[in-house]
Amino acid sequence: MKDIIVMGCDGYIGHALTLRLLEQGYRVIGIDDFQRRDHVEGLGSFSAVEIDESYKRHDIFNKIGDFKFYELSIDEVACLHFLEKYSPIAIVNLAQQPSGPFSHKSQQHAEFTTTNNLIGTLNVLYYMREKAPKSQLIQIGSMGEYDHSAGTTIPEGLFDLEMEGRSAHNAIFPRRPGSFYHASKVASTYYMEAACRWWDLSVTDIMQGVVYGNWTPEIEKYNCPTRLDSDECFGTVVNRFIIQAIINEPMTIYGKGLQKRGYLSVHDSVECLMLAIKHPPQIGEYRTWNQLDKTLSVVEIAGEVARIFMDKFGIDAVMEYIDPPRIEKTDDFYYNVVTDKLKLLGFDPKRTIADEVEYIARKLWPHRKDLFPLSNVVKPKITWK
Ligand code: USQ
Repeated sequence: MKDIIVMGCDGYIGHALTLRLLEQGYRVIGIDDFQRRDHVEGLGSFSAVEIDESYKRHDIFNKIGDFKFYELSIDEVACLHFLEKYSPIAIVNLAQQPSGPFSHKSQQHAEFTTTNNLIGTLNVLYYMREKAPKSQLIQIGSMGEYDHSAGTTIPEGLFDLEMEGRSAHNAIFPRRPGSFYHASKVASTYYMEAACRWWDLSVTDIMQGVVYGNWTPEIEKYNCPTRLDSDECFGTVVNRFIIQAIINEPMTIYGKGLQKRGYLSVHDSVECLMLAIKHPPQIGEYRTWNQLDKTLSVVEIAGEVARIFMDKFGIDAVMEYIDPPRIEKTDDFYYNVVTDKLKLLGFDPKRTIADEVEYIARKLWPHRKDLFPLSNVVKPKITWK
Protein backbone atom coordinates (compact mmCIF):
# COMPACT_ATOMS: atom_id res chain seq x y z
CA MET A 1 0.00 0.00 0.00
CA LYS A 2 1.32 3.45 -0.90
CA ASP A 3 1.56 6.06 1.85
CA ILE A 4 0.69 9.71 1.35
CA ILE A 5 1.02 12.34 4.07
CA VAL A 6 -1.72 14.95 3.79
CA MET A 7 -0.88 18.00 5.89
CA GLY A 8 -4.11 19.89 6.44
CA CYS A 9 -6.40 16.88 5.94
CA ASP A 10 -9.30 18.66 7.70
CA GLY A 11 -9.27 21.71 5.40
CA TYR A 12 -11.27 22.64 2.32
CA ILE A 13 -9.11 20.84 -0.26
CA GLY A 14 -7.37 18.47 2.19
CA HIS A 15 -10.63 16.78 3.15
CA ALA A 16 -11.67 16.23 -0.47
CA LEU A 17 -8.18 14.93 -1.36
CA THR A 18 -8.13 12.53 1.60
CA LEU A 19 -11.44 11.00 0.49
CA ARG A 20 -10.16 10.49 -3.07
CA LEU A 21 -6.85 8.99 -1.96
CA LEU A 22 -8.57 6.51 0.37
CA GLU A 23 -11.06 5.64 -2.35
CA GLN A 24 -8.16 4.87 -4.70
CA GLY A 25 -6.43 2.59 -2.18
CA TYR A 26 -3.67 4.82 -0.78
CA ARG A 27 -2.93 4.83 2.94
CA VAL A 28 -3.38 8.39 4.17
CA ILE A 29 -1.43 9.79 7.10
CA GLY A 30 -3.42 12.89 7.93
CA ILE A 31 -2.10 15.82 9.95
CA ASP A 32 -4.12 18.80 11.13
CA ASP A 33 -4.37 21.19 14.07
CA PHE A 34 -7.94 22.30 13.20
CA GLN A 35 -6.83 25.92 12.82
CA ARG A 36 -9.28 26.47 9.96
CA ARG A 37 -12.23 25.50 12.14
CA ASP A 38 -10.90 27.76 14.92
CA HIS A 39 -10.17 30.73 12.66
CA VAL A 40 -13.58 30.66 10.98
CA GLU A 41 -15.28 30.43 14.37
CA GLY A 42 -13.08 33.29 15.62
CA LEU A 43 -14.49 35.48 12.83
CA GLY A 44 -18.03 34.71 14.03
CA SER A 45 -18.62 32.64 10.91
CA PHE A 46 -19.37 29.02 10.03
CA SER A 47 -19.29 26.69 7.04
CA ALA A 48 -22.48 27.16 4.99
CA VAL A 49 -22.43 23.45 4.19
CA GLU A 50 -22.63 21.60 7.48
CA ILE A 51 -19.53 19.48 8.08
CA ASP A 52 -18.98 16.56 10.43
CA GLU A 53 -16.93 16.77 13.60
CA SER A 54 -13.42 15.42 12.95
CA TYR A 55 -13.98 12.14 14.83
CA LYS A 56 -16.99 11.41 12.62
CA ARG A 57 -14.99 12.19 9.50
CA HIS A 58 -12.26 9.83 10.69
CA ASP A 59 -14.80 7.05 11.27
CA ILE A 60 -15.91 7.44 7.65
CA PHE A 61 -12.28 7.54 6.43
CA ASN A 62 -11.51 4.32 8.31
CA LYS A 63 -14.46 2.58 6.72
CA ILE A 64 -13.18 3.52 3.26
CA GLY A 65 -9.54 2.55 3.78
CA ASP A 66 -6.46 2.92 5.95
CA PHE A 67 -6.31 6.34 7.62
CA LYS A 68 -3.99 7.44 10.41
CA PHE A 69 -4.39 10.80 12.09
CA TYR A 70 -1.99 13.04 14.03
CA GLU A 71 -3.16 16.28 15.61
CA LEU A 72 -0.14 18.49 14.97
CA SER A 73 0.71 22.03 13.97
CA ILE A 74 3.12 22.12 11.07
CA ASP A 75 5.20 24.87 12.68
CA GLU A 76 6.03 22.65 15.67
CA VAL A 77 9.73 21.91 15.48
CA ALA A 78 10.44 18.57 13.85
CA CYS A 79 6.73 17.82 13.84
CA LEU A 80 7.06 15.05 11.28
CA HIS A 81 10.19 13.29 12.44
CA PHE A 82 8.44 10.61 14.46
CA LEU A 83 6.69 9.34 11.33
CA GLU A 84 9.48 6.84 10.76
CA LYS A 85 7.20 3.88 10.29
CA TYR A 86 5.79 5.34 7.08
CA SER A 87 7.42 5.61 3.66
CA PRO A 88 5.43 8.33 1.96
CA ILE A 89 5.67 8.53 -1.82
CA ALA A 90 4.32 12.09 -1.48
CA ILE A 91 3.74 14.72 1.18
CA VAL A 92 1.01 17.16 0.22
CA ASN A 93 1.23 20.46 2.09
CA LEU A 94 -2.28 21.86 2.37
CA ALA A 95 -1.68 23.09 5.90
CA GLN A 96 -0.75 26.68 5.18
CA GLN A 97 -2.78 29.62 6.42
CA PRO A 98 -4.46 30.35 3.04
CA SER A 99 -6.03 33.78 3.35
CA GLY A 100 -4.70 37.15 2.22
CA PRO A 101 -7.30 39.13 4.23
CA PHE A 102 -6.61 37.06 7.38
CA SER A 103 -2.90 37.86 7.08
CA HIS A 104 -3.76 41.60 6.96
CA LYS A 105 -6.09 41.63 9.98
CA SER A 106 -3.31 42.73 12.37
CA GLN A 107 0.43 42.39 12.91
CA GLN A 108 -0.26 39.22 14.94
CA HIS A 109 -2.15 37.72 12.01
CA ALA A 110 0.71 38.56 9.63
CA GLU A 111 3.18 36.98 12.08
CA PHE A 112 1.03 33.89 12.54
CA THR A 113 0.76 33.44 8.76
CA THR A 114 4.51 33.87 8.28
CA THR A 115 5.46 31.46 11.06
CA ASN A 116 2.90 28.81 10.21
CA ASN A 117 3.63 28.84 6.50
CA LEU A 118 7.39 29.28 6.44
CA ILE A 119 8.42 27.22 9.45
CA GLY A 120 5.93 24.62 8.22
CA THR A 121 7.72 24.48 4.86
CA LEU A 122 11.12 24.25 6.56
CA ASN A 123 9.90 21.41 8.76
CA VAL A 124 8.77 19.39 5.76
CA LEU A 125 12.04 20.00 3.94
CA TYR A 126 14.12 18.88 6.94
CA TYR A 127 11.88 15.86 7.46
CA MET A 128 12.40 14.89 3.82
CA ARG A 129 16.16 15.36 4.06
CA GLU A 130 16.42 13.16 7.17
CA LYS A 131 13.67 10.61 6.74
CA ALA A 132 12.11 10.63 3.27
CA PRO A 133 14.64 11.84 0.66
CA LYS A 134 12.98 9.89 -2.17
CA SER A 135 9.51 11.23 -1.46
CA GLN A 136 8.13 14.27 -3.30
CA LEU A 137 6.70 17.39 -1.70
CA ILE A 138 3.58 18.70 -3.38
CA GLN A 139 3.27 22.26 -2.17
CA ILE A 140 0.22 24.37 -2.80
CA GLY A 141 1.66 27.68 -3.89
CA SER A 142 -0.51 30.39 -5.38
CA MET A 143 -1.02 32.14 -8.71
CA GLY A 144 -0.98 35.28 -6.52
CA GLU A 145 2.77 34.87 -6.06
CA TYR A 146 3.15 36.29 -9.56
CA ASP A 147 2.27 39.86 -10.43
CA HIS A 148 -1.26 39.34 -11.79
CA SER A 149 -1.14 42.54 -13.79
CA ALA A 150 2.49 42.24 -14.98
CA GLY A 151 1.33 42.68 -18.57
CA THR A 152 3.28 39.72 -19.93
CA THR A 153 2.43 36.08 -20.36
CA ILE A 154 3.11 34.21 -17.10
CA PRO A 155 5.17 31.06 -17.69
CA GLU A 156 5.07 27.96 -15.51
CA GLY A 157 7.46 29.10 -12.82
CA LEU A 158 10.74 29.08 -14.68
CA PHE A 159 11.72 30.98 -17.80
CA ASP A 160 14.72 32.04 -19.86
CA LEU A 161 15.79 35.62 -19.17
CA GLU A 162 17.54 37.59 -21.92
CA MET A 163 19.42 40.82 -21.17
CA GLU A 164 22.06 42.70 -23.11
CA GLY A 165 22.60 39.75 -25.42
CA ARG A 166 23.14 37.23 -22.65
CA SER A 167 20.65 34.72 -21.31
CA ALA A 168 19.99 32.96 -18.02
CA HIS A 169 18.15 29.64 -18.17
CA ASN A 170 15.49 28.46 -15.78
CA ALA A 171 15.24 31.72 -13.84
CA ILE A 172 12.35 31.95 -11.36
CA PHE A 173 9.73 34.20 -12.94
CA PRO A 174 9.47 37.53 -11.03
CA ARG A 175 7.21 37.56 -8.01
CA ARG A 176 5.04 40.38 -6.69
CA PRO A 177 2.86 39.02 -3.89
CA GLY A 178 -0.59 40.48 -3.35
CA SER A 179 -0.63 40.04 0.45
CA PHE A 180 1.50 38.96 3.40
CA TYR A 181 -0.04 35.52 2.88
CA HIS A 182 1.12 35.46 -0.74
CA ALA A 183 4.55 36.71 0.39
CA SER A 184 4.85 33.62 2.62
CA LYS A 185 4.19 31.49 -0.46
CA VAL A 186 6.86 33.37 -2.42
CA ALA A 187 9.41 32.75 0.33
CA SER A 188 8.41 29.07 0.42
CA THR A 189 9.16 28.88 -3.30
CA TYR A 190 12.75 30.00 -2.74
CA TYR A 191 13.24 27.66 0.24
CA MET A 192 12.02 24.68 -1.78
CA GLU A 193 13.94 25.46 -4.95
CA ALA A 194 17.12 25.81 -2.91
CA ALA A 195 16.49 22.59 -0.95
CA CYS A 196 16.14 20.69 -4.22
CA ARG A 197 19.55 21.99 -5.34
CA TRP A 198 21.28 21.43 -2.01
CA TRP A 199 19.72 18.18 -0.83
CA ASP A 200 18.45 16.50 -4.02
CA LEU A 201 14.84 16.73 -2.88
CA SER A 202 11.90 16.63 -5.31
CA VAL A 203 9.18 19.25 -5.24
CA THR A 204 6.08 20.06 -7.28
CA ASP A 205 5.23 23.68 -6.47
CA ILE A 206 1.67 24.29 -7.61
CA MET A 207 0.68 27.81 -8.51
CA GLN A 208 -3.01 27.35 -7.94
CA GLY A 209 -5.76 29.75 -8.90
CA VAL A 210 -8.86 30.48 -6.83
CA VAL A 211 -10.77 27.31 -5.90
CA TYR A 212 -14.56 27.13 -5.69
CA GLY A 213 -17.34 24.62 -5.24
CA ASN A 214 -18.24 21.74 -2.98
CA TRP A 215 -18.78 18.62 -5.10
CA THR A 216 -16.60 15.58 -5.66
CA PRO A 217 -17.86 12.05 -6.36
CA GLU A 218 -16.46 10.81 -3.05
CA ILE A 219 -18.14 13.60 -1.07
CA GLU A 220 -21.43 12.54 -2.63
CA LYS A 221 -20.83 8.79 -2.29
CA TYR A 222 -19.95 8.97 1.42
CA ASN A 223 -22.18 11.95 2.24
CA CYS A 224 -19.15 13.57 3.84
CA PRO A 225 -18.96 17.21 2.63
CA THR A 226 -16.03 19.54 2.66
CA ARG A 227 -16.47 22.98 4.14
CA LEU A 228 -17.85 26.01 2.29
CA ASP A 229 -16.84 29.34 3.76
CA SER A 230 -18.26 32.72 2.82
CA ASP A 231 -16.64 35.15 5.29
CA GLU A 232 -14.25 37.80 3.97
CA CYS A 233 -11.14 35.77 4.91
CA PHE A 234 -11.82 32.16 4.03
CA GLY A 235 -14.65 32.49 1.53
CA THR A 236 -13.20 32.66 -1.95
CA VAL A 237 -15.04 34.90 -4.34
CA VAL A 238 -17.24 32.35 -6.18
CA ASN A 239 -18.30 30.67 -2.95
CA ARG A 240 -18.99 34.06 -1.36
CA PHE A 241 -21.15 35.21 -4.27
CA ILE A 242 -23.21 32.00 -4.16
CA ILE A 243 -23.87 32.35 -0.44
CA GLN A 244 -24.53 36.09 -0.74
CA ALA A 245 -27.16 35.34 -3.39
CA ILE A 246 -28.74 32.63 -1.23
CA ILE A 247 -29.06 34.89 1.82
CA ASN A 248 -30.31 37.81 -0.26
CA GLU A 249 -27.20 39.96 0.22
CA PRO A 250 -25.62 41.78 -2.77
CA MET A 251 -22.58 40.19 -4.39
CA THR A 252 -19.66 42.39 -3.27
CA ILE A 253 -17.59 43.33 -6.32
CA TYR A 254 -14.33 44.97 -5.18
CA GLY A 255 -13.55 48.12 -7.17
CA LYS A 256 -14.32 47.94 -10.88
CA GLY A 257 -14.37 44.14 -10.73
CA LEU A 258 -12.31 43.81 -13.91
CA GLN A 259 -9.39 42.11 -12.15
CA LYS A 260 -8.74 38.69 -13.64
CA ARG A 261 -7.72 35.51 -11.89
CA GLY A 262 -7.51 31.82 -12.76
CA TYR A 263 -10.26 29.63 -11.27
CA LEU A 264 -10.89 25.92 -10.83
CA SER A 265 -13.33 23.73 -8.93
CA VAL A 266 -12.39 21.76 -5.83
CA HIS A 267 -13.06 18.58 -7.82
CA ASP A 268 -10.55 19.62 -10.48
CA SER A 269 -8.03 20.84 -7.91
CA VAL A 270 -8.02 17.37 -6.33
CA GLU A 271 -7.70 15.80 -9.78
CA CYS A 272 -4.56 17.88 -10.44
CA LEU A 273 -3.04 16.82 -7.11
CA MET A 274 -3.67 13.19 -8.06
CA LEU A 275 -1.81 13.82 -11.33
CA ALA A 276 1.13 15.21 -9.36
CA ILE A 277 1.14 12.12 -7.12
CA LYS A 278 1.00 9.76 -10.11
CA HIS A 279 3.66 11.64 -12.11
CA PRO A 280 6.42 12.55 -9.62
CA PRO A 281 9.36 14.81 -10.51
CA GLN A 282 12.91 13.50 -10.92
CA ILE A 283 15.10 13.20 -7.84
CA GLY A 284 16.47 16.69 -7.18
CA GLU A 285 13.92 18.37 -9.44
CA TYR A 286 12.02 21.53 -8.48
CA ARG A 287 9.13 21.99 -10.89
CA THR A 288 6.22 24.39 -11.06
CA TRP A 289 2.74 23.89 -12.49
CA ASN A 290 0.18 26.61 -13.06
CA GLN A 291 -3.07 25.05 -11.90
CA LEU A 292 -6.29 26.61 -13.12
CA ASP A 293 -9.18 25.93 -15.47
CA LYS A 294 -10.54 29.29 -16.66
CA THR A 295 -9.47 32.91 -16.44
CA LEU A 296 -12.29 35.27 -15.51
CA SER A 297 -12.86 38.77 -14.12
CA VAL A 298 -14.85 39.28 -10.90
CA VAL A 299 -17.66 40.91 -12.90
CA GLU A 300 -17.84 37.87 -15.18
CA ILE A 301 -18.14 35.62 -12.13
CA ALA A 302 -20.93 37.74 -10.63
CA GLY A 303 -22.67 37.65 -14.04
CA GLU A 304 -22.43 33.85 -14.19
CA VAL A 305 -23.75 33.42 -10.63
CA ALA A 306 -26.64 35.83 -11.39
CA ARG A 307 -27.43 34.00 -14.65
CA ILE A 308 -27.76 30.60 -12.96
CA PHE A 309 -29.86 31.97 -10.10
CA MET A 310 -32.24 33.59 -12.62
CA ASP A 311 -32.37 30.70 -15.13
CA LYS A 312 -32.68 27.84 -12.66
CA PHE A 313 -34.47 29.41 -9.70
CA GLY A 314 -36.01 32.68 -10.98
CA ILE A 315 -34.04 34.59 -8.33
CA ASP A 316 -32.55 38.01 -8.98
CA ALA A 317 -29.01 38.03 -7.50
CA VAL A 318 -27.95 41.64 -7.02
CA MET A 319 -24.42 43.04 -7.54
CA GLU A 320 -22.84 45.86 -5.54
CA TYR A 321 -19.61 47.66 -6.47
CA ILE A 322 -17.74 48.58 -3.30
CA ASP A 323 -14.51 50.42 -2.48
CA PRO A 324 -11.70 47.86 -2.86
CA PRO A 325 -10.52 46.78 0.62
CA ARG A 326 -7.27 45.40 -0.86
CA ILE A 327 -4.52 47.14 -2.76
CA GLU A 328 -4.84 45.54 -6.17
CA LYS A 329 -5.52 46.64 -9.72
CA THR A 330 -9.25 46.33 -10.43
CA ASP A 331 -9.12 47.75 -14.00
CA ASP A 332 -8.91 45.47 -16.98
CA PHE A 333 -5.41 44.07 -17.63
CA TYR A 334 -3.67 41.56 -19.85
CA TYR A 335 -3.66 38.19 -18.12
CA ASN A 336 -2.34 35.17 -19.95
CA VAL A 337 -1.08 32.19 -18.00
CA VAL A 338 0.70 29.20 -19.52
CA THR A 339 -0.99 25.98 -18.33
CA ASP A 340 0.65 23.36 -20.53
CA LYS A 341 2.10 20.93 -18.03
CA LEU A 342 -1.15 19.64 -16.52
CA LYS A 343 -2.77 19.47 -19.96
CA LEU A 344 0.10 17.30 -21.19
CA LEU A 345 -0.67 14.88 -18.35
CA GLY A 346 -4.33 14.75 -19.38
CA PHE A 347 -5.93 17.33 -17.07
CA ASP A 348 -9.50 17.65 -18.24
CA PRO A 349 -11.55 19.98 -16.00
CA LYS A 350 -14.99 18.62 -15.20
CA ARG A 351 -16.86 21.11 -13.02
CA THR A 352 -17.80 24.62 -14.12
CA ILE A 353 -18.88 27.58 -12.02
CA ALA A 354 -22.42 27.05 -13.36
CA ASP A 355 -22.38 23.40 -12.15
CA GLU A 356 -21.29 24.41 -8.68
CA VAL A 357 -23.69 27.36 -8.37
CA GLU A 358 -26.61 25.07 -9.16
CA TYR A 359 -25.36 22.21 -6.96
CA ILE A 360 -24.75 24.42 -3.91
CA ALA A 361 -27.93 26.46 -4.33
CA ARG A 362 -30.09 23.31 -4.59
CA LYS A 363 -28.43 21.86 -1.53
CA LEU A 364 -28.64 24.97 0.66
CA TRP A 365 -31.84 26.69 -0.45
CA PRO A 366 -34.16 24.56 1.77
CA HIS A 367 -32.06 25.56 4.85
CA ARG A 368 -31.37 29.13 3.83
CA LYS A 369 -32.84 30.62 7.02
CA ASP A 370 -30.05 28.90 9.00
CA LEU A 371 -27.55 30.84 6.85
CA PHE A 372 -28.97 34.32 7.48
CA PRO A 373 -26.46 34.97 10.35
CA LEU A 374 -23.75 34.92 7.66
CA SER A 375 -24.95 38.37 6.59
CA ASN A 376 -22.88 39.62 9.55
CA VAL A 377 -19.62 38.32 8.04
CA VAL A 378 -19.93 38.63 4.25
CA LYS A 379 -19.16 42.38 4.05
CA PRO A 380 -15.40 43.10 3.96
CA LYS A 381 -13.95 45.01 6.93
CA ILE A 382 -10.21 44.20 6.70
CA THR A 383 -8.18 46.59 4.56
CA TRP A 384 -4.57 46.57 3.31
CA LYS A 385 -4.02 50.23 4.36
N1 USQ B 1 -13.15 39.68 -4.64
C1 USQ B 1 -14.24 40.49 -4.86
N2 USQ B 1 -15.29 40.39 -3.99
C2 USQ B 1 -15.31 39.55 -2.93
C3 USQ B 1 -14.17 38.71 -2.72
C4 USQ B 1 -13.12 38.81 -3.58
O1 USQ B 1 -14.29 41.27 -5.80
O2 USQ B 1 -16.30 39.53 -2.20
C5 USQ B 1 -12.01 39.73 -5.56
C6 USQ B 1 -10.67 39.98 -4.89
O3 USQ B 1 -10.45 41.36 -4.74
C7 USQ B 1 -9.70 39.31 -5.85
C8 USQ B 1 -10.51 38.15 -6.43
O4 USQ B 1 -11.89 38.45 -6.15
O5 USQ B 1 -9.37 40.16 -6.90
C9 USQ B 1 -10.17 36.81 -5.80
O6 USQ B 1 -10.29 36.94 -4.40
P1 USQ B 1 -10.47 35.68 -3.44
O7 USQ B 1 -10.72 36.20 -2.06
O8 USQ B 1 -11.46 34.74 -4.01
O9 USQ B 1 -9.08 34.95 -3.58
P2 USQ B 1 -7.63 35.38 -3.13
O10 USQ B 1 -7.62 36.36 -2.02
O11 USQ B 1 -6.89 35.76 -4.35
O12 USQ B 1 -7.07 34.02 -2.51
C10 USQ B 1 -7.58 32.76 -2.90
C11 USQ B 1 -7.22 31.75 -1.81
C12 USQ B 1 -5.71 31.61 -1.72
C13 USQ B 1 -5.13 31.27 -3.07
C14 USQ B 1 -5.56 32.31 -4.11
C15 USQ B 1 -5.13 32.00 -5.51
O13 USQ B 1 -7.77 32.19 -0.57
O14 USQ B 1 -5.39 30.59 -0.77
O15 USQ B 1 -3.73 31.26 -3.00
O16 USQ B 1 -7.01 32.36 -4.13
S1 USQ B 1 -4.83 33.47 -6.44
O17 USQ B 1 -5.99 34.35 -6.34
O18 USQ B 1 -4.62 33.07 -7.80
O19 USQ B 1 -3.69 34.11 -5.84
